[in-house]
Amino acid sequence: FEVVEVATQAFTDQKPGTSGLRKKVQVFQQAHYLENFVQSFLNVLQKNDPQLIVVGGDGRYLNLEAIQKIIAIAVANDVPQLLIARDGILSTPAASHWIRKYQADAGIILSASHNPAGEQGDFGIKFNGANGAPAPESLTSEVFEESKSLSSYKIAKLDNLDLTSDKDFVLNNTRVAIRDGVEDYVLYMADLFNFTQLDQGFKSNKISLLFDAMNAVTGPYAHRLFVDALGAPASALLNAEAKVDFGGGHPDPNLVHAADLVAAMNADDAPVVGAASDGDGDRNLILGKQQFVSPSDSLAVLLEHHRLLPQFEEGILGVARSMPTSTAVDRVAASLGIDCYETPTGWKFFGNLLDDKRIQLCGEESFGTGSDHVREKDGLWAVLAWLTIVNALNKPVAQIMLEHWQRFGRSYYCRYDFEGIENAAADQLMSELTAGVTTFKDQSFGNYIIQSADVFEYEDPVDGSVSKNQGIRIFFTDGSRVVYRLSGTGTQGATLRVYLEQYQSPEGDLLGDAREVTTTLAQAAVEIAKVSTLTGRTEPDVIT
Ligand code: VG1
Ligand code: CO
Repeated sequence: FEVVEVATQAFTDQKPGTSGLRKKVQVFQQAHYLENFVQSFLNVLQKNDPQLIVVGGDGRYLNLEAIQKIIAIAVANDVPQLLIARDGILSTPAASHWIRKYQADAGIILSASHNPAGEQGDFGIKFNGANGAPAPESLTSEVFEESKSLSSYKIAKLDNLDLTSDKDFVLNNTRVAIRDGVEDYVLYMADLFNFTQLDQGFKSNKISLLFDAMNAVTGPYAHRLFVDALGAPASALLNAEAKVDFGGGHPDPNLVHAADLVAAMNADDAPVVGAASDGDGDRNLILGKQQFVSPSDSLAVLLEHHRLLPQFEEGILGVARSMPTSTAVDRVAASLGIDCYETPTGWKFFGNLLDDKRIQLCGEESFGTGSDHVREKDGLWAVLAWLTIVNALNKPVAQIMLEHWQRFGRSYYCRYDFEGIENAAADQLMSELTAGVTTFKDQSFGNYIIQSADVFEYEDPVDGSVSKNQGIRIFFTDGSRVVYRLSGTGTQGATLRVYLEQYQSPEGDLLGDAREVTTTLAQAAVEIAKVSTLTGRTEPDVIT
């Protein structure tokens, strides 16, 4: 085969967001679009003489096509070794594990996570570093700069490789290994958890499970993990086949999009644990019978019971949460006397803290939970962690939650998303809020009086890098908090996220409905930000 250098025009819009470059499929189908971005990454990476790159994706439309192109570009650039997931199927946490296990220099993950897939849907590409974590901002900015001035890329004129079975190819100076991307991950989970105990738990009906893979990447993983390895019945899985269009659904594991699972968990014959994961397998939703566990609470409960997890039998060094995540975990950390870090939104900010052994557990309100076993959030790990805790405590999830709140109090929590806002309106809203932070103090909205407000800024304690403008925080005199930020993962217009948190001490009503309890705070929040005046919106599109 021939290797050619193709002259190309640089694109100006390849700036990665919270989690990689995400665009409509049609954008990625433009001639040279994907090639340019991959070449830009390799140009930046080549300074470190990379030996091995891991490639895989969430199985969505364009996944296989993109992988074939990446192989051809890597071969043309003389990357010595590629490890490619069989059938292109590699969840985000499994990719992180592969990078670490095989000491790869980088990973390329094809995914737009929970965004809808298919020809009219979204596609995405994300780079991870040698530690298995999403590339830090310094690296993604360098790739973006490179992409803006790129004038050519190299590509090998290859026939498509057969990715359907484990095989090895030698193509010029590149060795390509096609391997099952599920097996290693399942084996790793067997190392981290006590499968014998979980298996017994299933057999004795102490635990039972309904897991919704939402037609996305965790389907094949869930089969091997829950059914083959842990002996759960096949009926424990819903939508467990990975489809290119995710079955036309929106694989975002929350109360709105996982409606089938929620209905099943509200039924009288509901299993002990209900769970779901997203498009690329890094998010998780945890439910008990008639009990929703908010992601912020999930993190707090995992910390409360961390010693039941084999990984943390000997204790835990520290934890972290993203800034908009509720402060539930902070209270548990304080009771344990361990550090709790507050980072900007996005898993990349946990990487340094994990590497530096400052933390071993972390999470985000957006259904993300993980530990130091990989450098991505990990949906199935979180499900196994919950199963382990429920099995050990032998109590319904609802009781575990109640006992947690009786001890630590409860952060009633809701997030309002206003989607598809005009960019200009969203920018104006954020800049008015930013200007407002200095004047908000002592103003009252309904029963809420503002105590302080700021624009969140983060200085990484490990490398000293500073990330500015990471959202606006407003604190009220009664201990409630509102956070505003614009999404960095959308592909159409802007999405305004309004995060609401209202604390209830153990003496008060702990069993309220989070939406109802936060309604008046939500009214104050939209009033403060002048949401309806500036965006014309009166109601959010999604409440989670
Ligand atoms: C969202 C979430 C954020 C998460 C990110 C990637 O980002 O809020 O917490 O890390 O998605 O998750 P944003 O910028 O839209 O708020 V995933 O599962 O899409 O890789
Ligand atoms: Co995801």
